[in-house]
Amino acid sequence: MNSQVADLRDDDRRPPDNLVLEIVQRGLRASPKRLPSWLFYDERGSHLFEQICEQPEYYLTRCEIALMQSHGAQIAQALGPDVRLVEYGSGHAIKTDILLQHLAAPVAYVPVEISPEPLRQSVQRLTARFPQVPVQPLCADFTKGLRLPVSPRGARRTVIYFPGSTIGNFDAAEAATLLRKMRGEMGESGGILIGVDLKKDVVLLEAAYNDAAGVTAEFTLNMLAHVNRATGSDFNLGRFRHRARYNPMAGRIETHIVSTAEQSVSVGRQLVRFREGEAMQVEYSCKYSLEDFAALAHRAGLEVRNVWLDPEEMFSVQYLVRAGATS
Ligand code: AVJ
Repeated sequence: MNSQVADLRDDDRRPPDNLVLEIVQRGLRASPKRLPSWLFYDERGSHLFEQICEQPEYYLTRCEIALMQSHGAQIAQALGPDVRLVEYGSGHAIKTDILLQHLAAPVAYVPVEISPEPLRQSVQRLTARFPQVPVQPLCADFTKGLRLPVSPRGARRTVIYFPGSTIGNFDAAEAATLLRKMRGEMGESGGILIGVDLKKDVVLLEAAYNDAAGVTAEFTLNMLAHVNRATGSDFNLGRFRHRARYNPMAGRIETHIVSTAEQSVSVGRQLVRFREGEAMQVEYSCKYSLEDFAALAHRAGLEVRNVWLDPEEMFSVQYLVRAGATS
């Protein structure tokens, strides 16, 4: 499945439409009903997500960029020279520029991204901006096993970069599994540079997922438009609404699509009934304290070597190495 950018194929984390239908039907037979969050990201969904990142309430992107700008030199120093930088889910790779500006003699940059178009664009942009850094794109799903390309020269270490608090989309068990997979891919002397959103005032957390302009609500409901198109279903978007609430016990924002009426929806040959007020679970965004995240890292055989915070301590960028590593 891994391929060079020259022969990119269609996005294939998105399974073929007949499989999407099966996945959607299975999720809607479950109790409570649920749909996987990758269904957010059709073309319109990806565009809406970029708009979310610009909303005043969505502090995550702003804080992480500010943090990378103010601590970039220190972060690069912690990683050391001759690093091979592998970015998981690189998208448009906006934060990568800051890192590449500061890294000493990086051996290569390997963006791993499932969507071919953003991958192609970021390769073009970064090659022009950093002509001395070889870019070796990989069009693949980072949750699956990766075959990393051979480096143009030996690297001192491989660092996996995973910004954006994307780790928050995975529940505790899945997150530990993903970190353990990264630990294998980075090797003995490797590291993980990861963006982790922090626990904070519930009002701020809930506002970030309920922006006043309604972009997040549009993003959430767009999932139903995507499902309609991919599976020939007939969800009426006017009869559902977005809901995002913080669950303090679980430490996460839970996003649901709520039926505002009693109704039936055709999903392929399956007729799915909704009660008024019935909620489908579509996304988790887990929030961590520094202690929580250190415990998660530990479960994956890793330890936290450095933590960088923005001035308001809203967001963290953390550098993880193998537990007991000395170099
Ligand atoms: C891209 C997964 C980090 O959970 O904050 C933003 C996605 N969903 N607003 C997040 C998202 C609603 C975002 N991540």
